[in-house]
Amino acid sequence: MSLKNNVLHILELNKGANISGQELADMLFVSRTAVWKAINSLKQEGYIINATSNKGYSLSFSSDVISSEGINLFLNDEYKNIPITVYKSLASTNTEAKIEAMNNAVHGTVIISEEQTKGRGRFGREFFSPSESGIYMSIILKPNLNIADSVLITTAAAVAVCNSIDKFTDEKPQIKWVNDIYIKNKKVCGILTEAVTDFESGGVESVIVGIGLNVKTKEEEFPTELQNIAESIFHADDKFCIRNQLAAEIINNVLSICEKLEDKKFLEIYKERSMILGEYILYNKNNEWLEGFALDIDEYGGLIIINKYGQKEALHSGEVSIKKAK
Ligand code: BT5
Repeated sequence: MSLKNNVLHILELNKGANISGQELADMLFVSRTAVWKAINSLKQEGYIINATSNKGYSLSFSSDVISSEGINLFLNDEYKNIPITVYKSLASTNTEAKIEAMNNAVHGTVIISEEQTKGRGRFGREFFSPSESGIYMSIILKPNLNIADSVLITTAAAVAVCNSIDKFTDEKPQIKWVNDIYIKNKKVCGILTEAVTDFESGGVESVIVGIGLNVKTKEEEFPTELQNIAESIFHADDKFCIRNQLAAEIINNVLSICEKLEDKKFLEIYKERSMILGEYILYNKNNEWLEGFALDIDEYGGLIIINKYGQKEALHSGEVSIKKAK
């Protein structure tokens, strides 16, 4: 770790408290000038560090720069060693994660960016990912899986993200099958799960779970077409300087839920949080919008519907929306 990262680690650990330049220098066995240089370069990167001549340095509570040191502080002990790479800007964390996965990235590797210039949704759609206002991250999972488990992983990840949001707000996030998280009928998060298959065996080598969460994007910052359908979990008057903590909570929850994928207990929570079960819905099948009734979620995370002929069928991918009352 570089000196700058070590200084940041100590400041994150003591967020809001003052530490003198001499104390930092002693802890890290370097000169006060070296500490001062490290502090200046952190400030240039956007960290809000207050410096008072007789008290020293303190990382402001309002500093909300995503960093691997900041995330690491809040990871469960068993995940402290996972590699986390933070970018200022990337086209797409999922695209980068795919490259890393093919280059033998270990289970749990996280790619996270302050901004995405080509954030991807499903079916070639875009995910709006403006700078410094959300969490855009991909987690590489390398469990023993078959392809059918990919839907189940999206399902599990949706539950993990909802449980994480619960820790920070009183809003009860709901899930719209299969991959969207809503608060007050507006989308706050989308999940894109992609499998990297082994060329020779044809089996799933890794699964990339891409999570895009609007943390503090303001309504007017969303493009016009999203303003009525997208929402952030925090607003201007909320205390929201906690993206590192929130990201860590999501990583903890995704990794631990995916370790117990087989017991499928999260499916019960998924059902409780579902905003479509028990509703008449429109679903897309073979490019046609059809009407049905959302009955249940099956053991693979599929949606069981009753179609217009009164027959049950299971959907394992696709698009649904709640049918508006006429
Ligand atoms: C998704 O697709 O919602 C999955 C989004 C996954 C994004 C993450 S960010 C990290 C990782 N890297 C990536 O490149 N992607 C993943 P889908 O269900 O297809 O929804 C896309 C639709 O959501 C768009 O067509 C818009 O209508 C809407 N949308 C786009 N940006 C949004 C935003 N920031 N908040 C809410 N809704 C949005």
